[in-house]
Amino acid sequence: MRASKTVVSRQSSVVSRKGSHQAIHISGAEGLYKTSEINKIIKDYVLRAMNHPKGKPDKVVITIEKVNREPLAIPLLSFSTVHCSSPAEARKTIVMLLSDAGISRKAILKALRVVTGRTAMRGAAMMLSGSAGRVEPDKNRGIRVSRLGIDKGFRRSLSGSLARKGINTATVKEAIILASKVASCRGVIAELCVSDDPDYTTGYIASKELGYVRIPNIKKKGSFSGGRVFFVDEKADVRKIIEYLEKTPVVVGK
Ligand code: PML
Repeated sequence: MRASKTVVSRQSSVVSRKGSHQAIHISGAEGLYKTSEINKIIKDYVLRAMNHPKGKPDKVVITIEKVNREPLAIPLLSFSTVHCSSPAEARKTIVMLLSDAGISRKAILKALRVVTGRTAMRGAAMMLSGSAGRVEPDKNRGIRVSRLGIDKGFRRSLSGSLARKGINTATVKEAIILASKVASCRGVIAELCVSDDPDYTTGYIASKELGYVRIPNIKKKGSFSGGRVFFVDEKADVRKIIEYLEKTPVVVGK
């Protein structure tokens, strides 16, 4: 599901331009579902699109696509929350966790500029973990992680664990599923995410080793900046990583 709104004036989370009109991304969601679940999920997506803090969309596109490959089963990342009371404290935590994960200072600082910039990217940036080179083929489009779902039993148990912490929301669940797919990709070392939703100030760092680490107060309320950065090995096969993240169907359930 992709919900957007066309505006005339220049704004921060621009995804496309046509004359002076710009399509502002409002919300997006996707998953892998059984045919029998489609009706319910369409209703959920429409409700979500129409009730978003970023405003009312004037266009909601729902695409249903048959997946012809058997999805790969991947593990669910463990999750935790660190204490952070301000964006400055969050920044220190990010630098510390990503340094421990083996990301160079140069790459961390450049990634922080990506996720705090005035214009949030729709897709994710991909960055070499040492030299900080940007390797996604299209800097405007970025990388769009797609074809990901979760086994019903795992969803139930994830919902239960999140509910016990008071964070059982679609946003958190979808972010953990996406981070689990990204972390399961060979060549990806870590991910940094800041939501571009102005009302949502919790972000995360994720990796196979760290799990999914939630970082509250990663940005100031009201800020439209945000985005994702995937840090990849200097010698990684970027084409293979993109193929996996965008095209290979995976289901969390291992
Ligand atoms: C997004 O999809 O906008 C990012 C959501 C990050 C969720 C962080 C969390 O609360 O765990």
